[in-house]
Formats: sequence, structure tokens, C-alpha cells
Amino acid sequence: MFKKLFSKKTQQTNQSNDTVQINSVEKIPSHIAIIMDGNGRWANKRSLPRIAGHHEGMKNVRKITRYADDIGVNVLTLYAFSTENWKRPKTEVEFLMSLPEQFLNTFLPELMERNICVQTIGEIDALPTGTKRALNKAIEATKNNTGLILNFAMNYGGRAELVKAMQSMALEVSKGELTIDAIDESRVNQYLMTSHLPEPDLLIRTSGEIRLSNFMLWQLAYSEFWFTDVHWPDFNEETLAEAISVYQSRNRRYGGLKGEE
Ligand code: V07
Repeated sequence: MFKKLFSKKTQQTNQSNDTVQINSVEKIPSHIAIIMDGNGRWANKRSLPRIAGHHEGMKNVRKITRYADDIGVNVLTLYAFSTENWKRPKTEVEFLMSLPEQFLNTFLPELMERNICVQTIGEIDALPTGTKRALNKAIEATKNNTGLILNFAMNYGGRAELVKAMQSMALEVSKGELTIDAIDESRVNQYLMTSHLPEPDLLIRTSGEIRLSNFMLWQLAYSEFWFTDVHWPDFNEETLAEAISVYQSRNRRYGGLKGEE
């Protein structure tokens, strides 16, 4: 792992052409969550159709997955499709739903080589059959891989996740299988789709909006947030290195006071 961290790949330049060095002695965030916004805007700027932006965004998922894997991230959660995204024009939704298959058709062999495990959060059952088939194939093929967890939020909404958790708990209470006193934070956590994952250390949102848009509401309670104006298709290794170095400098500042607040 240290060989990887000290490799040239961790030496990046930011937009002002300064070298952004990921500090390999300080902690690489174990779990990074990303709201991949700005694909439509990226396309608009180039007078291209929105779907061209989504396609470019999909290619960028490969690049960022490789980099996250190379620097030793443990979990990468990507917000690919929200419960709100169904409101978009039908043709756009259909194109978005074809992306998992396009992505996996070409990338699954490399995911296997890299020992990457594909997982999802969200209501997968409500997705079109072809999309579900592609996802399930990748989940099944990579389920014994022990490296990076590449977690796609698909048809995911944070409030819907909490409502489902509350319904499950209420049902168990009504059956006498759970007592109200036993409901505490760690119990709530067990009913979430991320129960097996560490909480995100770092949340990144691209393309200028400064909001959560219903993403991982419970899980992000203590995460560091980093926002950039860069559109998702232009977000690259350097931008991620910059986000991580900001995360590391914040950790450095607060590190000494940990547990003393
Ligand atoms: C999608 C590209 C990235 C920017 C955000 C919107 C468009 C990769 C996937 C994907 C999902 C699951 C999976 C493999 C790949 C994807 C959707 C949209 C719906 F197992 N990119 N990408 N899925 N975009």
C-alpha cells in the first residue's frame, strides 16, 4: 500500500499548477462519497446534448475509480441516480438507465483484476429489467472481491431510506420483536442500506451547488464536505487529490482536540 501512496500517481497539480501532494503519512479518507453533478451543464457549454455529458460523466467514473483504488480508498460511494431523477424527460432517463450496462460491459474485467467489489444502495427493484440485470451480474461477479468497495447509489433517496428504516422498526415493535428502549443510534444504523459500511469521511459535490439533495442524510452527520465548481466530466485525479489534501489539512487542525470537545 505504501508503495502505491508514494508512487507518482499521488503527485498531482491543481488548476493553479501547484503540485498537490497527497500526504501519505496522514490518513487517506477511508470512505469518499461523491455527488457527481454538472454533466448536463458540461454538455450545454459545448452545445452538445445532455446525454453526451452523461456519457462523458460515465467515462469519468472509471478514471476516478482507478485513482481511488490506487491511493488506497476503501469505499467510494457515487450518487448515480436519485429518486428525483425520474422527473427528467423520458429519453434522458432511458439513456441514464443504459449507463450501468455500458459501464460494466467494458469495465467489469478491470474491476475483477483490481479486486474491486461492486455494491449498490437505493431501491434497485424499481429499476428497468436490463439495468437490474447488469447491476446484479456485477454484484454477483465481484461479491468475493476484497479490495475497494465501489458503491453506486441508484434510485436512492436519503429520506426514503430513513422512512423504510422507521417502518421496519415499527413493524418489529408491533410484533414485540423490538422494544422502544432498544432503539438507539446504532440500532437505527442497522436498518439503513449502508449498515455494513463505515460512514463517509469526505463528501464531494461537483458543479457549484452547495446542498445535499437528499444524499445520505444520516450517514453524513460528521463528514467533511468539499465543494467545487468543476463539472463532473472535468473532475480528475488532480481535483480529487486537492479535495483529499484539504481533508487532511482539516484533520490536522482538529486532530489535536479530538475527544476534548
Ligand atoms: C451514470 C454518469 C456519472 C455522472 C452521473 C450521472 C450519469 C456510471 C453508472 C453506473 C451505475 C451502476 C453500475 C455501474 C455504473 C451510472 C447512472 C448514471 C444511472 F453498477 N455512471 N452512471 N449510472 N452517470
